[in-house]
Formats: sequence, C-alpha cells, structure tokens
Amino acid sequence: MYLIGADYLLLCNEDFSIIKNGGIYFNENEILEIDTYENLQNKPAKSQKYYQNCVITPALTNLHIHLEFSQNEGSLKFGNFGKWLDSVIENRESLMDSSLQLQMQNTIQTLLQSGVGFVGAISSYGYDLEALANSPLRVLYFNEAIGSKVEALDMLYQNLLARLQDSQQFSSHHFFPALAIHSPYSVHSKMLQKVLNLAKTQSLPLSVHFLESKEEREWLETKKGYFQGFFERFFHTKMQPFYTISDFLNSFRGLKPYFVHCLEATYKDLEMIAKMQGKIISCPKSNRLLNNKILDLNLCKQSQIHPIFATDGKSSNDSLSLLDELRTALYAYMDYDLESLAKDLLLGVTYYAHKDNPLGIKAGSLKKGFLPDFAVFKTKAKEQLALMLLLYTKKAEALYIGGKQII
Ligand code: MCF
Ligand code: FE
Repeated sequence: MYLIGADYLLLCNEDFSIIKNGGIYFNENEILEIDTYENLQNKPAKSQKYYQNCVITPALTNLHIHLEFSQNEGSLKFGNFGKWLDSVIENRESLMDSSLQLQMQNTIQTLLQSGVGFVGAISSYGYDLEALANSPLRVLYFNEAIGSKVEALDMLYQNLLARLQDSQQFSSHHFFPALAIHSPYSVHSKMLQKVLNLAKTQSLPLSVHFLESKEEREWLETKKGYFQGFFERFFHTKMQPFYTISDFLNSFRGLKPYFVHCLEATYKDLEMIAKMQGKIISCPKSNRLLNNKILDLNLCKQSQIHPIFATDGKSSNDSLSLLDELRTALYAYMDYDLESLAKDLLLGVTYYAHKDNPLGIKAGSLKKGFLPDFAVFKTKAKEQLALMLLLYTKKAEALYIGGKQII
C-alpha cells in the first residue's frame, strides 16, 4: 500500500469536487481510500509522499491518437481537407519508413510527459502494436478497418482479423484490443457489416471518424464534390456513397461507439448519437488544421453530450501534448465562460473520457475502487485550479500508472 498527497486533489467527478491537503491511499490495483492527507497518514504504507504546491488529478486520457503517423512534420498539407487527404495518400508510405519506431517512442514520451496515462490509439497497419503494448501506457487499441473497392474487401477484412488477433495476444488490464471503422466515405457497407458483427460478437469497443469535413457531408448528401474526384483519381472508378448519414448512424445502434470529430453534424445527427449512448471525441487543433473550425459545444450541450477531448495524430497536429491541446482550446472557444470551460476541458480528458465506457474500466476520477493512475502538476494557484492548470502547466511533475511512478 502507498500514500500520496498534495495541496489539492481534483477528483474529476461530475461536480468537480476538490479536496484541500488531500491524500490517496492505494495499491497496484485500485484506489483504497481518499481523504485528507492527515487522516490517512497513520495507515500502513510502503511509502508516503506529499507533493507541495501541487495538484493531483487522475492520469489524463488521450482517447484519439494515430501513433503510426508520428513522423509527419511538414509532409502533409493543412488548411483544406481534400488537400490533406490527397497528401496522405501520396506520403503515407514514406511516413512509415525505418525511423518510425524511434519517432513513436518519442511521441510516447510526449504523451507521458503531458500527464497522459491512457490512450485510444487508431492503428492503421499494426506497426504501433509493440511500441504501445510494451509502454507504461494503458491502451485502447483500435484496429482500423478501411476499404471501398469491392474486389479488395475480402483481403482487407482478413488483414484486419490478423491484426486484431495479433493485438489480442497482448490483452491485459493495460491493453484492450478494439476496432475502428475509418469513416463512412472509406468503408464499404459490406465491410461495415462484418466489422459491426465482429464488434458485437466479441464485445469490442468501436471508434469511427464521422463528419470531420464539409467534403464528407457534401459527398454523403449530394454524391458530388471532392470525393467524386478523389475516387476517380486514386481508384479509377465512378463511385457512389455507401450510405446516407442517417443509415450510417443507424447501423451502429446497440454498440455505444466513439464518434470522432462530428464537426459537420447537425442537431439531428447528435441526437441520434446521444440516443444510442454514443460518445463524441473532439480534437480541436486537428479540426482547425483540416477543416477550419472547432466543435460547436452549444450543440453538444443541447443534445446532452459531454465531449471527450483528444489530440489526433501528428498527421493533423504539431504535437501530442494533451496539455497543449487543452490550452489551445481554452483560447479558441472565446464565447464560453473561461472557468467553466476549463473544467469541461479537464473533465473531457478524465471523467467523461471513461464515463459509461463499454469495457467497464474504472478510470478518469479519483474515487475508491478506481484505477491508481494519477498525474501530479505543479501549481502556485489556490483558486480557479482547472483554469490555472491548463494555462500554466506544460509538463506533469509526476505520473503514476498502476500505482507505480512512471515519471
Ligand atoms: O484523424 C485524422 C484525420 N482524419 C482521418 N484520418 C486520419 C487522421 N490522421 C491519420 N489518419 C489516417 C486514417 O486512420 O489516415 C488514413 C487512415 O488510415 C486516411 S485514409 C487513407
Ligand atoms: Fe483521427
């Protein structure tokens, strides 16, 4: 058993409760008790540590990354979704060259340094499997399904199954295999059905990029625009969209998926997501770079959805620091009350990142019975703690995962 404490514990529950001079008593598996440090000091403990001028939060969660794209720094075009996607197709092989493993290790360090203890990683190829499975991070590992050409679907599905099985060899309480549908424009309805069945029969969490760009919405609604040319140029065929927006959404019923981006979603779309208890993951810096806007938080509020915040990959971000991401969002959402926005952002990488999660993982709050994963941040503040944390903190002072100190 161990005891740590700090000037403030941000419990990251729905009420944003704070304990002054708080302590956390824990073992490797779970939090045993939370109280004032003083009240816990007489408990038997292998070690006791009090962090002065610090706050402790649950370890942060970055639920949408693409570690395999860690090498991008200038190869991919930003500012227009079509230009970006063209540049991905043209550059993706060179981004996966022999120095990728080293770059992925650097990115994992950035994640840990920013206080992240849990990631949701979209894996397009499986190149990131060992780097993630052997890292200290807890990982929701989303094996990505993609495929629009009917002739290639069998081969692509077999490849997905092989990647899923490889990842399942690493299953543990640190590593959770899962599935991802790339997007409605890139996944054929036959492939979608197979992957949805797989997710259902094996109870696997599911993630999907959804309505990230104006081009995507235009394609699904009018069968015209950028994607018409995209399929002609890269696949040499005339294509039709595989779904309407509502048919696509309806096929996910019963699964509680993570919908990533939803920038071009209407109130009606969000209502359907809320109804199926789906989650929304928002990546503000990526969204600004690829689609020149950020998620409408008022629309989310109307649909009673609390967004989860994440960085996306270096394919559409300059860094995977979650602290950077939240600080940027703090400046970008100008019309929102600063202090309550800061709390919502912090809860979006803690409490809401795990609330009602499909695997029943108890994470994201400082609470008895929850995982002993903590981030410690230096602060001089005594009030407005969430805001000051996001504003001033560039790195975690310490990070614990599974009760062990990683940083
Ligand atoms: O999230 C960003 C933007 N939206 C979609 N896809 C990706 C992102 N970063 C990397 N990707 C990957 C995606 O997983 O790029 C490929 C897929 O493998 C694009 S489709 C050829
Ligand atoms: Fe993404």
